[in-house]
Order: sequence, then structure tokens, then C-alpha cells
Amino acid sequence: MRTGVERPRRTTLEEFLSNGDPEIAKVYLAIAEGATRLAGELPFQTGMAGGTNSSGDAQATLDVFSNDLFADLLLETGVVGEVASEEMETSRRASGDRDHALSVAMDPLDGSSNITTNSPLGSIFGIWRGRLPQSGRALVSAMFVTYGPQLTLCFNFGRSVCQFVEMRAGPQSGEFVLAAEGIHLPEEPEVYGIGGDRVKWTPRVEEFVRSLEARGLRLRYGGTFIGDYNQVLRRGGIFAYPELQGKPNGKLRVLYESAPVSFLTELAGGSSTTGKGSVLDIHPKALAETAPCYIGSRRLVQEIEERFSTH
Ligand code: AFP
Repeated sequence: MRTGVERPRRTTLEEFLSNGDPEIAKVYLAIAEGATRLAGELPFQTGMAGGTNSSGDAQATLDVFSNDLFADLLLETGVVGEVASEEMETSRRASGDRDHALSVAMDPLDGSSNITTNSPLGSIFGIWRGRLPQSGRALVSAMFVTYGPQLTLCFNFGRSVCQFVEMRAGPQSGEFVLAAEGIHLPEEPEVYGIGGDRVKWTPRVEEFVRSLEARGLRLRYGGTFIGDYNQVLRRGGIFAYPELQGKPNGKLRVLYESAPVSFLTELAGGSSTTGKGSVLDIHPKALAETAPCYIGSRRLVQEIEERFSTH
């Protein structure tokens, strides 16, 4: 079918990255290749693998597939010395002395309980120089992938947060092309998404959420961090996986999930907190360490800290 609309050629990921750090470019391109291959596997891999990951979550076959796919592609770049993953107990390392190489911490498939329902999925990558674990402040770069109606990559290029989308038709079909750069998280909040069972929220979290509702923010929660967070990034508001009763450190892993996303959030003009200070200031002692996180529009994040300091 002809659309009748003139579609100008758009900047490809390779062209765009050729103006930046060549090592980071190799990592980003490896992730882009993995994302395309993983998206192609979605209709085929729908079962459970039978094992559990480092946090005790049941693994889907796609969790195992995506972990091996991205770990292999990243180590094959020759610039990555260590890959740590939510799906592995210990990190995988390249041979030789690679202490000053790049290290990548990843959640290769975020939201795997959404595979069977065809809801958005994600992948998250934090890139550091030197051995892991390190704090989010030491991040060099970060990227996340959304597998939704569109396959997108969101990452920092220097201090600019950019989005690329995979074309599925037309002369650039199969290529990632520039969709947005200099993304700014709107200060005026529109949406919120808070994880965990509401009955387990602490009174101060419950009170904060009630105040968001009273201000007319719209609830957006689908159970995939990246899908829910991406709405906050583009529409303004807050995503949280809060402290829970009996689970004061929440659920999300600092290295694999909350630090990379907090890093991109700050570059986009937003901020993050654990309730006491920025997620980026946590120095995790273990790869799979968790912490509560509240990420989004700067004013709401500051409000959380103010409310929690008196509560
Ligand atoms: P799964 O990968 O097991 O689906 O977990 C996804 C996740 O880590 C994160 O993406 C969500 O924000 C969070 O869990 C949802 O958890 P709750 O169901 O407890 O809200």
C-alpha cells in the first residue's frame, strides 16, 4: 500500500555514533543487534526454563536466551571485560587482564512475566569502566530497549538523551534511525506508576500516592519497569518501586535496573531518590543489591525526600 507521504531519509545509528566514543559505539551497536534478534525470538520462546535467577525469580526460556545473547555479543566487541546480569550469580569475564576495560551490568529481559500477555518488555544496560560493582555516579553510559509497538533504543550520547527506532518498512527497513535527541523529562507531572502490592506499601508511600491521585495524575502501571518508566520520561511524573512492609529495600536491583535508568533520568533533567538521597549515590556491595527507588520529575522526587525526612 502506498502512503503518498514523502519520507526523508533519517540518520542511522551507525552514522550518529561515528561522531562519538568508538568503544561506547561498539557496545551500543552490539546491544542494537541483540535487541533485533531478541525481538525476532518473541513468538518462539514463550515457556519457562525451569531454573531461578540470582534473586530467586523463576526464569523464562527468553530470560536465559536474552542473557546469553547479550553477554556473548558484548564480550565479542573486544572492549568489554566483564558482563554482570540479573540472570547470573556471578559475572562473565573476557580472558586476559581487562581491569580497565568497560563493564556492563544488565537486565537482559525486564518484565518477563509479561511475555505471554504481549505487554511491553525491556532490556537495561549500565556501562562502567573497571570492575563491578560500582556506584551509579561512576556510570559512563546507559541504554534501555523497549519491545513495545515499536522497538526503540534510548541512551545517552554525551549528555544528550536520544531515542532510535527500528524501521519496519520503507527503504531504511531493518535499520535503527534517529527518533529524538535532547529528550527532556517534562517537569509538569502527568502520570505515575508504583510497584509492589498496595497493602504492603508503608503509610508514607500510601500517603504520597494518595496526594498524587488528588492532584489528578493518571495511573500507568503495566509491571515492566522500562515500559512504565518510559511513560514518565516522555510525559512527566514518577515511577517508583518503593520500600514495602517486610521488604524495606524494595525489589529493583541497583546495578541492573535503577542506577542506569536514574543516570539517564538526570541527564534528561529529572532525578531519583531512595527516599534519602540519589539512587546514583548508592555504592552497592553486591551485584544483585536492591534499594527502593523513586524516579522522575525533579519536583516530585524532592517532595518524596521532604515527606520522608519528617515521617
Ligand atoms: P519480572 O521480570 O519478574 O516480570 O519483574 C519485573 C520487575 O522487576 C520490574 O520490571 C517491574 O517494575 C516489577 O518487577 C514489578 O513488580 P510488582 O509486580 O511487584 O509490581
